[in-house]
Amino acid sequence: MAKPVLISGVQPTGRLHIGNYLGALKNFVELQDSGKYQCYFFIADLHSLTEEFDQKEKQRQILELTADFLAVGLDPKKSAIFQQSRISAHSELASILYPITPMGELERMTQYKDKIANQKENINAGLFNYPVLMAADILMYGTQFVPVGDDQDQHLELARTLARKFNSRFGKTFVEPKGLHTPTPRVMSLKNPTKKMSKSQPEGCLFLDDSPEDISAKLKSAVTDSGSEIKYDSDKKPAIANLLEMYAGITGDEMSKLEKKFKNSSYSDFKNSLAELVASRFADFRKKKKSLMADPVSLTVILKSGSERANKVAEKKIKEVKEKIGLI
Ligand code: AQP
Repeated sequence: MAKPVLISGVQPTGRLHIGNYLGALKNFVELQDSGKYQCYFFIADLHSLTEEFDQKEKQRQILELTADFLAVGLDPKKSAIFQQSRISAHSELASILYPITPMGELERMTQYKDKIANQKENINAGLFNYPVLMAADILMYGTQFVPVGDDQDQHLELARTLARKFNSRFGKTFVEPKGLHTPTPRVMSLKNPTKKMSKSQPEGCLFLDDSPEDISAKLKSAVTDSGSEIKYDSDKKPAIANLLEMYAGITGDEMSKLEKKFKNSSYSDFKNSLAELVASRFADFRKKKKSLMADPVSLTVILKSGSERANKVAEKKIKEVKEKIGLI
């Protein structure tokens, strides 16, 4: 029997942070290495055009994210690693899904509301339509599972709704995808534990390729809560809870074990331990990323060949969809 299909994408909008890693990429690698799935991981470059960008910088960001994917452990021999814009069927399928997407569903999307509040000078239709293109990305491949952070849950629900609507009108065509979360589905900003860590707010991010000195400095200045005890309490101590979740996300330890370990530690001792943990966990990543970035031609070849692989599947699907709706 064919293995279930799994897909996820990341926008090339900057360096990966520990939220991207603990919420999504760590899971990508584990799921890939389990050998139980047909995996697709893509650079969501079309989605990233919804934010201000520079053409030259965009090209660099696409290759940088490819290097990030490989350095973190994604393997082009095991997974199709591809670039969204190289596969025109994604945009075509989005166009086909627009007319069955109620405006109201898009208007209530939290990410859309946050984005338009944060980038007032560039409120564009791409931001509004983002979840429809995301549904197309997912539905295209007969996807059963989508590993993502919990900020994507609403979008995933729309993909399920659109699959159901399309299937009931035109006959069984799409699979309804399910989300997969890690135990750390939402890492919060170092500067504000009520806001998610986000590439567009770099001051609150711990980046995977930060130097040990930067990691230490950022954690030292991360906000903490009142009191002095290292205790997991997401209501009363959201900042410490966030740092404890990062620690547990990396080691896999239970919270009770960490509370015991840091029972007699000050906030500052705990932050130092976390800084050492993060710096050593990503030492290999930093080295690999640097050497991968020194060879942009190989990165381009990997993206091209993964895109060719994905394109074969997408071309077949878009033909089926067009036949179903009477276009061909
Ligand atoms: N803080 C987070 N905690 C857990 N998971 C997260 N993800 C993002 N932020 C967190 C997950 O990472 C994957 C890739 O995200 P993305 O770059 O495609 O999208 P994003 O959510 O737009 O990323 P950022 O960093 O938050 O950027 P901006 O500033 O543009 O909003 C996704 O699976 C996402 O859930």
